[in-house]
Amino acid sequence: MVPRRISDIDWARWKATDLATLVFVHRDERLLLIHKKRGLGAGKINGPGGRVEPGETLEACAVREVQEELRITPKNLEKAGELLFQFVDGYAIHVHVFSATDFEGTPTETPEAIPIWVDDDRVPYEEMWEDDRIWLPRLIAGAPFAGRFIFDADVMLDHELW
Ligand code: 8OG
Repeated sequence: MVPRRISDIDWARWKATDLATLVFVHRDERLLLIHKKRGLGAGKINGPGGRVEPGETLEACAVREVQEELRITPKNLEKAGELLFQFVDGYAIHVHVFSATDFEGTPTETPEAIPIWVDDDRVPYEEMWEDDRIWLPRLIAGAPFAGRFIFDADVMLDHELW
């Protein structure tokens, strides 16, 4: 059966196809975002991040992806939340979200991303994944979160956040 609702899935047995990270540098009431040029979600605004490589820890993946996409090294990384995405085509991705209060280097455009600073109260949700408006305010407020989402391509069909 193709899942369309959160209740269609046995989450205790759910397995992700891929494990990924997402990093939000949050400093002076501003967030460092990217205009993503390639990969899942190309064309959207997001935080830097990507899929975990074999043998890599989540933190190491988070640091590597920010270095690759923006040529900076995030500092004081902290776990912020966890997101489980099931797509109706069968693909599933488990995303570990981190926040960082500082970084070394200068955010620079790369083949993967263009850096963008936005004020906390002017996050461009209409250019982001549909679910981000549900949990990113919690990250900005420093509150932990976990969520499950069902997507048909980039349309969110159902969600649950706690
Ligand atoms: O390797 P690649 O860049 O394609 O990995 C996908 C990235 O996209 C990874 O950092 C996780 C992130 N991502 C999703 N779904 C969503 C979503 O709904 N919202 C946000 N903000 N990021 C997402 O895979």
